[in-house]
Amino acid sequence: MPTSVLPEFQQRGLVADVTSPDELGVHLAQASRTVYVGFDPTADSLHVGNLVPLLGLRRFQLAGHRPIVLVGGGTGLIGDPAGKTGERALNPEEHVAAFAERLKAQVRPFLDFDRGSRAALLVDNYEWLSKLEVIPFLRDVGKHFGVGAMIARESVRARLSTGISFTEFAYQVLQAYDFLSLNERYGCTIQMGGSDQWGNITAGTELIRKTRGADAFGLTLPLVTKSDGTKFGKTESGTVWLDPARTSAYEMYQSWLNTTDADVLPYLKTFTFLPLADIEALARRVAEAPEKREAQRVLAREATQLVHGAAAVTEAERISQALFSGDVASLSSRELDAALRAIPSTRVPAPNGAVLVTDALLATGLASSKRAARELIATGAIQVNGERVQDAALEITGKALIRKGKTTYVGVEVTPA
Ligand code: 545
Repeated sequence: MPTSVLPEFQQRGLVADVTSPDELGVHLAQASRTVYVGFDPTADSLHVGNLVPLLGLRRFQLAGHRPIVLVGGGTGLIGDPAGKTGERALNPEEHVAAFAERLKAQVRPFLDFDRGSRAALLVDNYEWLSKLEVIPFLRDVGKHFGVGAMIARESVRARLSTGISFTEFAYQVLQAYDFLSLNERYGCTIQMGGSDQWGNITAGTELIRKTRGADAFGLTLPLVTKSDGTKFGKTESGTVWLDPARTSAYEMYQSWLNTTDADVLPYLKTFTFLPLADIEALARRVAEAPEKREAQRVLAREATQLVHGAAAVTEAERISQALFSGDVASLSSRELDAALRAIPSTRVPAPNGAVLVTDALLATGLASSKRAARELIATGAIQVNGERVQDAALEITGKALIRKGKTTYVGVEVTPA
């Protein structure tokens, strides 16, 4: 028996806006429903911010409903003005098509595609949008859109003074037409998205009501913020991507681990499937013993596991532990590699492929002079790949992890000059 997921969404703080909350609650409690989220192929990978609606779809599926992931192979050729301060450059068609294929592969593991009537679906709007013809489209679809309402939508309104092309202005009609198409094809009655998608989503519910006289619902999720005002989903080294080739499991693990006490509870509610009772127990642990960072560790483990799997989490925990204790000698060469990728690293060119450790300390900025470098070594403050350096004449080849004192790590990569 399907259940209304709405109370759960509300308790987890996952509701920004709903078209008609009471009716949607009833709709979801009555039968198994079909719900969709769209992702435009503007890059070859999703990032942690995109996890929110993706995990939202999984919450719906776990509650007995059918999720649809729509990859915008068509809309990606146009460009959503929502949240953008200026006109986008059109991406080449072959990039959009390649990005779309990457996203399809990336979302698959998050949903169950083998569950009978609740099996998830993966669709690409290029399939129907690329077949539209301009005269029938303007006659049959365009007639339902008043320009006044289109201009009033935040995504357009915000751009009226700075400029918006007809191309981007028309975007909302395409997204509305998608919702109508999924409603006709699969009986999809709910569209979910971040709060920036409200205008595009309501354009769809209105189109369905006008053309089919049927009810359809929109549900937006709050965009994740950080209490210190900096942007969520970014670290010093940039965006936290879901693609392991762009962001390693260890880097993602660290980024979750660095969550502040003020943010960790909302993030546990948003990015994990832990029951609320468990999260509340963790909240008490944060209040009693914040220095233990138990909630952060649970968040890092759970959220990283959803994206990278259990084995990658074990590895990330081992790296984390090794860097903390200084015992990097216990890491496998694979783990050492992952650690090196995640910390600041300097390339040192050397004609014979080897540099003196003193030169490496200078090149990485760990020592300000050769003399200072020798002193650091003499006092036992320097380790290379977990081994204390005894001899200032030691040579480093390939990649190495240098540690100064207890907590400073840098990577060096010796490259043939
Ligand atoms: C297209 C056609 C539809 C329905 C939806 C769309 C996409 C939508 C949009 N969404 C955003 C997006 O970002 C790029 C992700 C891939 C690199 O632009 N018009 O595609 C984001 N979305 C997830 C959330 C969002 C939104 O994918 O909704 O709010 C960010 O969290 O910005 O028929």
